[in-house]
Amino acid sequence: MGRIPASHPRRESLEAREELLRGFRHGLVCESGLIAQGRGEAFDYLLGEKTLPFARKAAEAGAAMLLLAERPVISVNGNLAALCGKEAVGLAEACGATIEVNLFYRTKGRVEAIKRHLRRLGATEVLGGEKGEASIPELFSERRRVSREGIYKADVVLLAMEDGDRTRALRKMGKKVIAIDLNPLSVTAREADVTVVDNVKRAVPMLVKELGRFRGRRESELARIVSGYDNRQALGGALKCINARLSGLARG
Ligand code: PTJ
Repeated sequence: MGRIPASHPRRESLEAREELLRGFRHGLVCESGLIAQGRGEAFDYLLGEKTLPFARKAAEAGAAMLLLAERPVISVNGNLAALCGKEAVGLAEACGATIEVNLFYRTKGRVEAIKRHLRRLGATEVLGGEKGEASIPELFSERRRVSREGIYKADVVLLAMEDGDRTRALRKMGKKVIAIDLNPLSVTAREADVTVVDNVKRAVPMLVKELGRFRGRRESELARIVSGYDNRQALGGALKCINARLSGLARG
């Protein structure tokens, strides 16, 4: 594929597509991952392709939750690995989280390719696909298979760009879920404790920044940030923003 001119009005979006295509060619991303990006792009477009206040608030709550966690896990799928693998490794480092590869379209080859990719980007340990995995109850997709030392024992799981059944099942297990999803209507977005409605390309670095800002704060202060956060309100904010933007555009 040819180089994208720096002045191209949709350069960032085209570059993300190229990252996903590269990830697809290297066996990280599945075919459906390319389609999922299209849905994300549509919502990003409606939201004005920038980080909005409700996403900032969610990132604050998410960062506080990660710092309060005893066993935080960053769950990585093909799209996250391809779009911001390096930033996801940085995020895990910034909050002492374990990284685990967890896939919907799981093959041994993809799990291993993503683990190799993350190690090349600096991850020291990446879980996923070991023998003797545990199973998430009431979940029937390949995502039910999780590492005993990772997601199974986690108290907080951060995940991005996935369908909602696992979020619901993880919450039923008593875990807190932080989701990154551009679609405020998705089951994941509605089921998670904290949903960052923003592009992962912006959301993951924002979470790292918030972790840096909150480091050293008292637990009681972090707990106040978490308890003061309302995910329904954040999702409502995203929908209102889409509504206002479209109404404004329609008025010309
Ligand atoms: O790697 P695997 O095998 O685990 O499969 C991953 C995919 C993405 C194929 C799988 O999880 C899937 O099918 O997901 P869905 O149901 O298409 O959901 C993806 C969600 O992520 C949608 O709500 C999209 O709006 C959202 N999304 C897509 N791209 C982005 C995004 N959210 C944030 N940033 C993005 N770049």
